[in-house]
Amino acid sequence: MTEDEINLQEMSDDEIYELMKEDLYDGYAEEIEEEVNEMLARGHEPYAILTNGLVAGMDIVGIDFRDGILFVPEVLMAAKAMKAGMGILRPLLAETGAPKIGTMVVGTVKGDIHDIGKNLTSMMMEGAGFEVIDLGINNSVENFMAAIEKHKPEILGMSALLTTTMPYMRVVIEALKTAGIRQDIIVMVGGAPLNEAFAEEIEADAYCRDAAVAVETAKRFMKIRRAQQKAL
Ligand code: B1M
Repeated sequence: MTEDEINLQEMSDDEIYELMKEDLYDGYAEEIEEEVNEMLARGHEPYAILTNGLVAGMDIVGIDFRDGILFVPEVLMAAKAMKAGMGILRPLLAETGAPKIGTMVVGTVKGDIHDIGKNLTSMMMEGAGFEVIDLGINNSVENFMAAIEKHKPEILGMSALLTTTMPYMRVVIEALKTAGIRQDIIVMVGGAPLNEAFAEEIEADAYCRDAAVAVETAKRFMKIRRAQQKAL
């Protein structure tokens, strides 16, 4: 859909939110920017635009990606459109203090330079309302520990795509134990060669088959954690 065919000013709020979901799904970054700006001009709160337009759109992308209807290139396009919209909203959200679900430090482990899946996961987590500190690729245990010390995240995410690098995840988990902070942090791991059994073996909290599962899992863990905090 192009803006040549559509006049945003003539559309109702609900119609624009529907259009945002469609354009996000189709990866139309420029259109998303125009729609975000139109909703801001109409006085909508940045958080409402984020949740009703961008996150709602990304939820559909996540489901279709999980179900094999969308593939990596489409998801990367959608993520790019999401990033374009978030680029406008991010500073405004920081100002208005939109509720954040939680914080995740994430990185690909030492020796491994694959980052497409990790990037997708980071973007989807951001889209779902998490603050994501992305350490990039080839991260040593020292990098992970320094970032945890600095950002105090609720979640640590690790990615590995090689059978030779996946055991490094255990090294990081052992370092968390040695530092006495293993119980304070939710460890989620992902990457093509991993599976549930491996995650269990290295004592991670969860194996995430894909980015959509990562979002669902992180939300579930955060809900439990918040309930536990309330009960104290
Ligand atoms: Co490489 N590579 N690669 N590679 N590469 C694989 C992984 C391989 C399976 C290909 C093959 O041989 N069939 C093989 C590994 C074999 C093994 O370990 N047994 C391999 C190899 C051997 C290598 C090199 C050693 C090749 C060489 O140099 N001889 C080399 C290693 C470099 C290094 O890391 N030190 C290498 C290099 C590369 C490129 C640089 C060319 C490129 C990476 C580009 C980049 O990432 N920027 C590359 C690519 C693209 C691949 C394949 C083809 C595709 C990986 C990918 O991006 N998939 C891959 C084959 C394959 O996996 N089919 C392969 C798409 C992505 C969306 O999926 O990363 O699984 P994935 O992420 C998913 C989930 O796993 C999960 O969610 C994501 C989204 O749904 N997930 C997480 C991932 N991380 C998560 C973290 C989380 C949660 C979920 O945290 C909470």
